[in-house]
Amino acid sequence: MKRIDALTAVYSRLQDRIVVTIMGAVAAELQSIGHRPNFFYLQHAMGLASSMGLGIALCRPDRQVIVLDGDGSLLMNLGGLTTLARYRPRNLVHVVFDNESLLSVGGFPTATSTGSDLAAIAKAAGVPRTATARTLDEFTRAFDEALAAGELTTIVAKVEAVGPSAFVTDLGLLENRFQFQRYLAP
Ligand SMILES: Cc1ncc(C[n+]2csc(CCOP(=O)(O)OP(=O)(O)O)c2C)c(N)n1
Repeated sequence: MKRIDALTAVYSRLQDRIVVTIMGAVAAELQSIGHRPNFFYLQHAMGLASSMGLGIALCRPDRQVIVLDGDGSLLMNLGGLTTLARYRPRNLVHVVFDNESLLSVGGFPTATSTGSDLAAIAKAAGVPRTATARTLDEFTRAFDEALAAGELTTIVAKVEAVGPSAFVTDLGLLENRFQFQRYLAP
């Protein structure tokens, strides 16, 4: 499965939900499908997308929050899973695109390439719903089930280590920040 295909498959479900992504390839891929004011691309703060998503989910229990994470980023901050599990927001779906590499900085292999299982780690941390998806069908089904479940869910989507040819987009960091802040303001 390619991440861009997975994003395209669920894009319609992202349109009216709050979306926080990590930096790099996934941010550029989502923007290539279509940027929206409810999408925030967390630059630089590697590993903290789920923590930012948690904060938003707790502040806005009336909205569903989708976090689009990466294996390398999650591995930088495994404690984020225990904090997610501790607060257990019912309105957060945590997707980890696991390409077994740090694709955005050259493709160095991560620990998932040698067998570390992020869904099992999330489950052991106390995340109530976890799933691993290896095909587009499995991913879309797991994603829709997570949205319908209304329970904190981590979905590990095993994807190929391929991404866009360039990661720089015409959306500035500050522009994204202010636009997103205005979107979130009551
Ligand atoms: C603290 C920190 N260390 C390193 C980086 C550089 N960096 C940016 S993206 C990235 C790789 C992210 O890997 P992953 O989450 O697996 O996503 P992928 O690029 O594979 O889509 C790295 C190491 C950073 N931004 N911040």
